[in-house]
Amino acid sequence: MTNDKQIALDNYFFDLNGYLIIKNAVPRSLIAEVNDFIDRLPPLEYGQWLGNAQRRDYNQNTGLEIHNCIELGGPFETIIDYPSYIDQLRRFCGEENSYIAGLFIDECILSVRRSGGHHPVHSGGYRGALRGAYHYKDGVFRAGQCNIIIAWSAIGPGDGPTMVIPGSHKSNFPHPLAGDYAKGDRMDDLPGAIPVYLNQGDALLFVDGLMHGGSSRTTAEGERRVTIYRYGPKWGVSRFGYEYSEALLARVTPAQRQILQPIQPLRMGMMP
Ligand SMILES: O=C(O)CCC(=O)C(=O)O
Repeated sequence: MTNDKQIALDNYFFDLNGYLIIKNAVPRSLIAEVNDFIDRLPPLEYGQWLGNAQRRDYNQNTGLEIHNCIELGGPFETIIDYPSYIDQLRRFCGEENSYIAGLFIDECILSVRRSGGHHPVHSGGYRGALRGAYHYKDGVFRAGQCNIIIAWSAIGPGDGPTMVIPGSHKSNFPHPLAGDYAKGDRMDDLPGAIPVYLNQGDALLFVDGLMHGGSSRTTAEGERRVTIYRYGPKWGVSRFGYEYSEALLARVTPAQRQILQPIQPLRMGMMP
């Protein structure tokens, strides 16, 4: 297939469903690096820092989640702008063809989930936050936040796959059976929700306004290992206030730095 046809196909299905699956998004060498890193992780309490990254599980059922994980270096930096998805992100949520084109990663998480874990359903077009909203108008995408979930372990039936409700980013009604996020209701049997099975190295790209969550992991052994990077327009801010360190900003490539700090601080005495 020509590149133009592939782009047209991606645009069509992203608009229709709110998500894309990118097969073999990252190579085996990166998969090995990330898994080796996770294997060597020290025990971390909730709130404990690991350099400039911090364990901060979304809730009691999500399992270990390390926020600001780009700060962990190596492969976590490499995937900031991996070629298999970065152009789609620029197109969908990077304000392309505007005076303020560019991306910013406002949240990045390493998530390791064991048996029993899950993430309740949330989002959807109905009364959705502008931050994650989906828009297409005048020939350009203007989505808010788009997420890339990369599977570092294979995620099949029972392994706690992310679930999505295709098309729900445009929904005008609340899902009548969605349950209560705050109560941790599980989305496993939610009508309309489908599991997204991923091989190691595949990625799920979706607009945050899509109804989604993580189904229950029932597999007894092993861990579901994913990273979740949230991209949005370059004028965004960090959701929880994490900052990228000067050391990180200094060592990444210029293109990556543009995504971590797209707008340079302009301080007293500096020239514009
Ligand atoms: O853990 C998952 O599969 C879903 C994660 C999720 O819903 C989120 O981070 O917004």
